[in-house]
Amino acid sequence: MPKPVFLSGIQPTGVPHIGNYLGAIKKWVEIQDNYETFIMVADLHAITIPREPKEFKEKTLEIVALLLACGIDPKKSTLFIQSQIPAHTELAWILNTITPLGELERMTQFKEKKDRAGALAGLLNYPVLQAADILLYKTNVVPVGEDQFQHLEFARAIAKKFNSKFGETFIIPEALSDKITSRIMGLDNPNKKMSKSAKNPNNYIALLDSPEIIRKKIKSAVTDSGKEIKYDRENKPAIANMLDIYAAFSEKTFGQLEIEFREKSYAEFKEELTELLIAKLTPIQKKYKELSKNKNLLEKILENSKTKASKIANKTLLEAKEKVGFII
Ligand code: AQP
Repeated sequence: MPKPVFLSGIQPTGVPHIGNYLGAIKKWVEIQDNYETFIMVADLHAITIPREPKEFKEKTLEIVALLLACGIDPKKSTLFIQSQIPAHTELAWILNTITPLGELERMTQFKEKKDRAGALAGLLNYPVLQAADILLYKTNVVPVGEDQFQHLEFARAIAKKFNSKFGETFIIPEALSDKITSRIMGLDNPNKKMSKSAKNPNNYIALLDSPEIIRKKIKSAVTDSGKEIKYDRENKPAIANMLDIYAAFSEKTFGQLEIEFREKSYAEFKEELTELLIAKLTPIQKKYKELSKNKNLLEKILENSKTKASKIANKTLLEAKEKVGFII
């Protein structure tokens, strides 16, 4: 039986942080044995907010090397750059022509981000491109956090609409629920998610942060009132967030950690969290350094995945174009 198809992506908008790692990358690494896995560097999505071209290019290559360093295995997963597969934008255009404008205007992410980026059409149409990303690979499952749920619903609806208007073409994707998208919150504000593009670098621990930087950032992380190390999301959101991080990296339960840190202060807990992060990130950083020196290898991996992704995406696009009535 063929494996179910899984697709996810990451935008090259900064150095990925431990939130991206725990909420996405680490899970991708774990599931790549069981799914036909497509991991996309979503550079077309990234430009919905203006980028500086030179830095943007560097970040795109950096993220490829970093994903490999984290354990994405090119023998198991197709790790590709979205803009290298023109079928994404072509299918997005076709889907745009059956998308009611009102549906896009209602999207929470558009409403939230439009003030930051200006109300650009790309930001409005972003869910349509995302639907094309998913549908091109006949994807069975995509991981979704709360903020992406609306977009997946949209992709499902537009696929159904296309299928009923032009004939069966697309697989209707399902959400891969569960902990795959648990949210890591900002270290400077536990009520807002950790974010690569946060203005304050103390918001996140980037995967390439040095031990000194990690020490400094964890030291300055906000804590809650009281002094007990206890998992209480509502009343102790900062400690709960750090416990989330600790538990995910150590693979211990909150219960085990509460016992382990019963007699310890916030400062001691932070010190141990720091050492844990350094121990877990150092091997990734070492691997990243080796890989980023090996440009030939990176190019070869990208070339192979481009060939594979193009083949699949072009086949689906062709089916869709034939159904619409284009001369092929
Ligand atoms: N804080 C987070 N906790 C858990 N998972 C997270 N992800 C992002 N932030 C957290 C997951 O990482 C994957 C890649 O994210 P993305 O690059 O597509 O963009 P994003 O979700 O918008 O992430 P950022 O870091 O906040 O980037 P910017 O600041 O550029 O917008 C996704 O699977 C995401 O769920």
